[in-house]
Amino acid sequence: HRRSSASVSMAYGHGMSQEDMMQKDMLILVDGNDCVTGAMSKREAHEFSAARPRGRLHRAFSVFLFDERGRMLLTKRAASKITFPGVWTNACCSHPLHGRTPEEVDRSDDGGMPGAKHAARRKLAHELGIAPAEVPHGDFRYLGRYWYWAADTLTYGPQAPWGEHEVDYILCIRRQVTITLNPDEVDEAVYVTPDELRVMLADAQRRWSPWFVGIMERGGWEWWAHLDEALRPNSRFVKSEIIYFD
Ligand code: DMA
Ligand code: MN
Repeated sequence: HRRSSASVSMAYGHGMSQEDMMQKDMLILVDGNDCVTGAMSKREAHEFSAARPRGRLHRAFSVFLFDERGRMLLTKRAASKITFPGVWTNACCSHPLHGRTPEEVDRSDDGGMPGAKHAARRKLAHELGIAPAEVPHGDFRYLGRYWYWAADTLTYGPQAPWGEHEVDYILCIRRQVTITLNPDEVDEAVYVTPDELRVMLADAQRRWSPWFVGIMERGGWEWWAHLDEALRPNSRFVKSEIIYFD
């Protein structure tokens, strides 16, 4: 028996190219206090030009996912990504969007940041094939926000036409998950211990995302070293001030 297309909720990204998503994803523009100021396509917000050398500040999230043993999941962005292709980074990064159900703009709920968590579950499914049931909403811990900008000079040189300028919400979760890589998004994924990550960072052959490096230097190593405590609700690792770096 054939279901009508209206009754099928299409998974995010189904049949969409990187270019489609650049056009159709409506990002959340914010000011320096992370207050919503508008909406803009992913393409336009990430365009760096002489007129807009830092693109447009928008809201983003970075998921840090750990297995039962406390190892961190690292991913290598697909070579076909338009921004920051081929770099190693945390498990999953993207943007909460306007116009989605469940609502991704909402940052109410006493710091629980529900909108970013909905977006994280949507993209963990799209990029890593992780079923939303494996990453329950209530298991994510919001640890704080980082404000940074970075042109993609590693890929495009000093006049890079693309870059990031974000208030990036940190969402941590410890869960045993089943991963099926989406090759449009991720080329490799590996769990590492802190010592294994240090070895990888010292390897000159690998390139790293500027946000991952910046976040690790500004708290990441510390929450990882105290993971049980950091994943408890309202832990001392939750930062209410926006942490700035560039
Ligand atoms: C953007 O990630 C978000 C951060 C924190 C850099 P992305 O370029 O991977 O977004 P998407 O997966 O939507 O292309
Ligand atoms: Mn972005």
